[in-house]
Amino acid sequence: MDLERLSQQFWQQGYLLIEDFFPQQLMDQANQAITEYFDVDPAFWHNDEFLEKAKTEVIPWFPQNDNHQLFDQIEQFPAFSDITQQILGDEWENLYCMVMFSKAGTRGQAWHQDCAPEIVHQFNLNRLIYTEDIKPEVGGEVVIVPGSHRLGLLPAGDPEAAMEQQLVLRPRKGSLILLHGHTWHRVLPIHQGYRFSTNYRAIPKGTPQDITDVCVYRNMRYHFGLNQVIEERKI
Ligand SMILES: O=C(O)CCC(=O)C(=O)O
Ligand SMILES: [Fe+2]
Repeated sequence: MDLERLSQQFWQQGYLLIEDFFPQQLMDQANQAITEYFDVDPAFWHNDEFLEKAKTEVIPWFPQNDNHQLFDQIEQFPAFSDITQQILGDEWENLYCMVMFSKAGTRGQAWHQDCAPEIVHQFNLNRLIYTEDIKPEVGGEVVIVPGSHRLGLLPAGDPEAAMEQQLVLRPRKGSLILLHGHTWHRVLPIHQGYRFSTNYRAIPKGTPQDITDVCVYRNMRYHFGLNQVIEERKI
């Protein structure tokens, strides 16, 4: 892996998709752990106001809070730390690992920035792992606007309408997507079956640990700590 070239690409585009990053066997193990967990507790965690306004229907699980060793093992996978270090530089920190589950018939996620973009050097890095292929018949593709991490605030507007310059990513089992938290992104609806993604969020030195508490959508800013809308955005 040419880490320097990949890091340059990341900083130009606001994202990277690297296929076959993780061994298939490790992905099988993770997929089995995730399937077992969600069979047990499929209840929606977010409140109704959020689900309605954000047009987001995902159920999160934080496996490291359950002392799940396998997810520590993935976090420590050497190439994973190496690429993160190259992009974020010294003294970057792991934030948390969040597995997201979406059922068939749910809408994915509306356009958003994971954190407010006003302070350019403060952001979260999404390190998204896919333990199964994202297939057109299932849906749940990741859509991004390349380079939008440099464009500031996601414009107010229709939360889900297609945007000019958008790019649809269809990661496969073992793929890694690195995504800057200021990059405009969304997840397409899930048509059948279900969808999992696993996000190891990290931050560069100088970014507060609660950076992802406030997420920017095209119609609002939402505070996940308070579970409430803190700003309505008008078109
Ligand atoms: O599930 C995905 O593929 C992306 C989810 C997302 O927007 C995020 O984790 O910030
Ligand atoms: Fe996101």
